[in-house]
Amino acid sequence: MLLARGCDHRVVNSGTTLLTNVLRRERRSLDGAWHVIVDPYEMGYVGILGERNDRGFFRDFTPRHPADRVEYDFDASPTLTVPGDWNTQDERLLYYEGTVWYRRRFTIDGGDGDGDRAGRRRFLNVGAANHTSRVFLDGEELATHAGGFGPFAVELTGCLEAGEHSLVMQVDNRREPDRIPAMRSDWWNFGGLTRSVDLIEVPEVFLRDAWITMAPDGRVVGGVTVDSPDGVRSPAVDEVTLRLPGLGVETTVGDGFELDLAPVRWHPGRPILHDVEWQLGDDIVRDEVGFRTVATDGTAIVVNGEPTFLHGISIHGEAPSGGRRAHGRDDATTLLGWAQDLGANFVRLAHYQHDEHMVVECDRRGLLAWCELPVYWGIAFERPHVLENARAQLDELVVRDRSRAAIAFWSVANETAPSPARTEFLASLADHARTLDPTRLVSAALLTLPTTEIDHLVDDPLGEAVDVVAVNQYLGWYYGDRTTIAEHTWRSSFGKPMLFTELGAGAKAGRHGSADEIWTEEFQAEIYRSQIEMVERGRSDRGGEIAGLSPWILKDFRAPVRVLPGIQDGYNRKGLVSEEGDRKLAFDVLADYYQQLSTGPAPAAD
Ligand code: GCB
Repeated sequence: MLLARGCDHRVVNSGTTLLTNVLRRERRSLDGAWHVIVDPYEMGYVGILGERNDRGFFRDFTPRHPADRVEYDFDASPTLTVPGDWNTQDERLLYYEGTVWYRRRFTIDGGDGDGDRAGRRRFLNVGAANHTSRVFLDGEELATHAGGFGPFAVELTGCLEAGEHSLVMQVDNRREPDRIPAMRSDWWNFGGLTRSVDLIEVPEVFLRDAWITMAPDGRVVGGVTVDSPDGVRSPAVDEVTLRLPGLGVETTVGDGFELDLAPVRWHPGRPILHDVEWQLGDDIVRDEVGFRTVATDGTAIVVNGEPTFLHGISIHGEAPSGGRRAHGRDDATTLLGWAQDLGANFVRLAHYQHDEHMVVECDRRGLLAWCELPVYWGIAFERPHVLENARAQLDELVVRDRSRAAIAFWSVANETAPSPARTEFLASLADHARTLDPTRLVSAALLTLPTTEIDHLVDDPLGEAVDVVAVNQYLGWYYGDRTTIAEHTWRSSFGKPMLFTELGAGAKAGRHGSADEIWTEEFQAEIYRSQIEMVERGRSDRGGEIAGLSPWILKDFRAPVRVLPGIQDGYNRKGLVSEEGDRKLAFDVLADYYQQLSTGPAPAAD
């Protein structure tokens, strides 16, 4: 059999597992400089006859003798910093799509606190590797993972004798028709080990997953999964203890549990978090968790029993400056700080799973969040392995973050053209999301097509399968007359809350002129004013159906499809701030509106 080019993304996740609470465990960081080999012709894995090349780069041979027939040398090759995309670390890689081999050596010393010790297990945890990757330890292939934004782990127990080890990762960001995302997206295809890589040591029997949250009816619910050398299982009776010291709770819990508690609630703008401790033998995980209810009532979104209008902003996972992939806490605090400066109570984390620090910071800052799968434009809905991969990416999205009070929505897609195959595919993902987490709302951002209508009826059949009808609309930008935006009305066939998950217009920061001249800040600001007027008229608490908005977008972001010289230059210019954070006029227009919406104190704590 001839091998596929690069990493075979049709092999869905072999040799990987999913650990949660990674940020809350002791980690040995493997971040920093990794040696890399750029391999556009795939010589590192595939031999010239299409066979697996047993002398491939993954063997990490170091030529030591002049006669050694080795035509690569990681030690002599350049380095890239992990976490980080490769595109912005080396200008030759800005547009590169293909394979890069990463190599990092690390030492396990034989001392007491180290070595491959009896009674301990070790995992490699990869925060994200875009898109498909293979993991090799000391020349042995251990795992393949498909999906560029979700975390995955590989067990290394038994492989880490005292001494030096070679960890090699093949990371391949090529676009393929049957990957998720597929051939086209309006964001940069940042390749590489874009989030942290860690070694994690745990006891032989450990808490593989432990989560807790509040269901829409106010019950505190959650689940625990135990991992032992014999496999993954539910906890035995009395095996796992859950403590919430501030609430006087100490109890044993099982695989799915329910507690009768009345904690002081987390609320947007009032982010109260409670200490939580999980214990399984000597495996202890500590977390800080908020409790709130999120539900719908007709066309309203209801948080802690209060109809709550969501005034938000969409955010890409791109850093506050430098046009690189965002990662870590600092990027999260700057981006979310800007959202708070706007007065937002809600963020749409588009269009893929963001760094875990983003949702942790949303919890700390009291921002409701929408989290999304990269099921976006042109997905091969008819192909079974694509669905299988979408489900695996959904597992990663939901399971990592089920304890985060901030998260109100799981979104299974963005702008997918209606067809029976697509609706079946996405409805099955919506069901899967509800199975993984029955406590949150499920949605998908729907496409609206150019129209001359003033009165809009959203009747995409996917509306049946979701809890909230999310609509992307670009009145006044891609279509429609700017001066009549305020007159438009919006309804759906479903009697559910409607969110404008996108609206907006492009402007180049610093470009000024009249409100009739596109790309000026004045034009963009005017579109915002008109859209706000339309939203205000159609609010669900005023007889309409609109329950919120998250305009597109916080910051200008890189996109290869944005080619207009002098204006776009490789950036989507719909940001409220430039790619370096300079505020445009529309930022103040939206901030003034959100200021008026902050209608006083949050409901009394109960
Ligand atoms: C959309 C997409 C988003 C694009 C945006 C635009 O509808 O969902 O990814 O970036 O429009 O700017 O056209």
